[in-house]
Amino acid sequence: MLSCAYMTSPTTEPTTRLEKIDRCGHLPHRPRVLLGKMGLDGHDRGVKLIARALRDSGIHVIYSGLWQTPRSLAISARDEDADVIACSMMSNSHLVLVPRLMEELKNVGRPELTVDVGGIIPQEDIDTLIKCGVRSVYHTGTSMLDIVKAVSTATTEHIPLDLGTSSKTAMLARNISLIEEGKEVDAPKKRPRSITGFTGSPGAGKSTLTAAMATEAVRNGKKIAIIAYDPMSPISSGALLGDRLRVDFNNVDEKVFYRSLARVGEDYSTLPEILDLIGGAGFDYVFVETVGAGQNDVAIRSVVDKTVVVLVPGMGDSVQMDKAGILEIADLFVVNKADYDGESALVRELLDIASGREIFETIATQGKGVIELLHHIIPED
Ligand code: B12
Ligand SMILES: Nc1nc2c(ncn2[C@@H]2O[C@H](COP(=O)(O)OP(=O)(O)OP(=O)(O)O)[C@@H](O)[C@H]2O)c(=O)[nH]1
Ligand SMILES: [Mg+2]
Repeated sequence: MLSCAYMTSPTTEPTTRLEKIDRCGHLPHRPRVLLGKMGLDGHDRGVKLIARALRDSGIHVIYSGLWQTPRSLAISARDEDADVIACSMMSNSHLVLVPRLMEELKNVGRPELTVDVGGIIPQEDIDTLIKCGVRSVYHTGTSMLDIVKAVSTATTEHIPLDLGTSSKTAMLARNISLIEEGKEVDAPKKRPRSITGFTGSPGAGKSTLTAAMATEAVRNGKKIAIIAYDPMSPISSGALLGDRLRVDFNNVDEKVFYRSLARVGEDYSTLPEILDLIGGAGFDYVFVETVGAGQNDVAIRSVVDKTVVVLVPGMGDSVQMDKAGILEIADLFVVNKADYDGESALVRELLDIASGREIFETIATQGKGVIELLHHIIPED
């Protein structure tokens, strides 16, 4: 039987001693910050600490990973409609890379996007960075609360972007934000040709798989849009949006439009309109990645054309296969992490319940099985 203490514990109460408070509830929308590491800088410890502190303060943090180029960072900031790029520079390349970032922001249609820089920045370089358009420069020892404040002050009300200065994709990204805030959007709308949902348990490899498929599709001359959901904290309303990390934007550039969104539970109320905007902006093929799903999370099926359930070896036995829920909504199955033990047992058990639905085996990290899966989902014209 459940203990009384467990049963009376509200879901809004923090489970750790770390102070998790929504410090941003008063702002016009949830702040979205892109944490950027450009160039050959492997110092990722600081940026991870900053990411956690911001998340625990109610901010939506997008981390695009190490070794970004100025262009890939500018594309990420635009597509994610970030309020601010927080650039952490430790490799003494700030005087070269930061001005290039400002240039690329102009090239991708968001010249006015706020950029803050922190890390190891000599005093005498600050002026140069400010002159090239950086809002503020922060040093080692900056308190986490000051960093939260920096993000908060960059968060201003969203208004539709002006066609004169903004690219079509920048407008799409902003329109998605407006839809998320429940506002009306006046823009071309069209249901994309093919919308595929990818669902499955946390860590099954959904992002790696969609990233590998999108990269392959780009190689075949296509453009892909991806909407990726990650969990939002029920305590602080913050989120760490880490799915886009799996795509190498240095390689695919603008041919993949990637938007990360945070959710508590399965709320797809805005998705149909977002999909129509994506179609209206000229993307025919869309992948939607769900928040890591449980057995009962089946709502995605009603919004997409085709549902792919991603499974990994070693997560259960044949009894699991007969349970109602997520396995019933699959139009096709992917056994990812096929490099793990138990892969053939899982395929055998799936064959038992698949009733003719296809089963694909993939090793997403090595690109194995990805081409076959892509051709099944998006047949060549
Ligand atoms: C830990 C560390 C490492 C670890 C990194 C571990 C990791 N995974 O991150 C290891 C040992 C691997 C390492 C390696 C190297 N390091 Co090192 N490293 C450090 C050290 C000691 C601390 C960095 C750190 O984590 N600080 C803690 C975090 C929380 O702070 P932070 O990142 O600075 O962030 C704070 C502020 O800067 C600010 N901030 C940062 N970014 C942003 C962004 C915004 C928008 C805002 C608002 C604020 C903000 O807020 C944060 C909180 O206060 C520093 C020295 C120092 N005291 O800073 C040297 C240091 C950064 N390293 C240095 C060097 C040279 C190297 C190496 C090249 C050494 C070598 N020859 O091999 C390699 C390079 C590795 C690589 N691949 O890039 C130099 C850089 C010199 C420079 N740029 O001029 C430093 C300054 C040491 C020195 N004095 O020479 N390093
Ligand atoms: N060995 C192995 N690792 C994989 C494979 N696919 C993905 N991974 C790793 O599994 C981890 C999780 O991958 P993600 O793609 O983030 O998984 P996800 O399902 O998107 O995770 P959530 O979004 O958190 O639910 C990463 O460390 C990947 O590198 C695979 O085929 N084989
Ligand atoms: Mg993911």
